Amino acid sequence: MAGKFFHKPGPELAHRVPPGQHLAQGFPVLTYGDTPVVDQANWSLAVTGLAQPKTFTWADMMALPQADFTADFHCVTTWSKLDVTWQGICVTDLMAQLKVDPAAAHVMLHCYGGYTTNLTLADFARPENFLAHTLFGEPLPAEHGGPMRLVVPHLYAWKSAKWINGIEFLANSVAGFWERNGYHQRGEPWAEERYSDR
Ligand SMILES: Nc1nc2c(c(=O)[nH]1)N[C@H]1C(S)=C(S)[C@@H](COP(=O)(O)O)O[C@H]1N2
Ligand SMILES: [Mo]
Repeated sequence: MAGKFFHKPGPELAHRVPPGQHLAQGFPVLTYGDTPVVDQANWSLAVTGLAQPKTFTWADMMALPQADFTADFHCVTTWSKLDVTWQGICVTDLMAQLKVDPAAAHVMLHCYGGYTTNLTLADFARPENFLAHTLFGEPLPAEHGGPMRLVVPHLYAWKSAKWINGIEFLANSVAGFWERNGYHQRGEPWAEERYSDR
């Protein structure tokens, strides 16, 4: 798809663009339904399921180590954006605050507005995954998931839950919103895991 909004990567970038993907101009917004309105003062993140229950406020998150991240972003609708720069909290630093039951092997991510998406615990608890509150040096805009979203760079971006407000630890895989609606349980872009594997 060539044209105004998407372009083919040149040879120097082609190796970073997964099969079937094109580079986006700008940073498109992809949301199912309305954009929830949540401010920092009212935002919280609940840990539930197979873990000691815990709720993080905005201040709790700001007290955790803060880091810079640069990551490529691949939407299953075929656009990719390279070198997105974010700031936030490493998922492994958040995990270090939790007491997770050894029986947990999956997570369901919950969002303001009701969106959900599922990951294996191994795909979730990777050091390159992070909870982002800053995008290109500015507070994360509401349409991109502000005040806080997850970013999981190694999977299609529907796993990168915007307006995140819950992490539920599970023993077994349960399908999230898109995973119930025809999309793949894992969603690895280099393997083009786009559609249902069940
Ligand atoms: N809560 C929530 N998170 C979501 C979505 C959504 O609709 N609701 N869309 C997903 C999809 S399909 C993509 S491609 C990315 C888009 O992120 P962006 O709008 O910041 O580009 O968010 C993901 N996270
Ligand atoms: Mo997407």
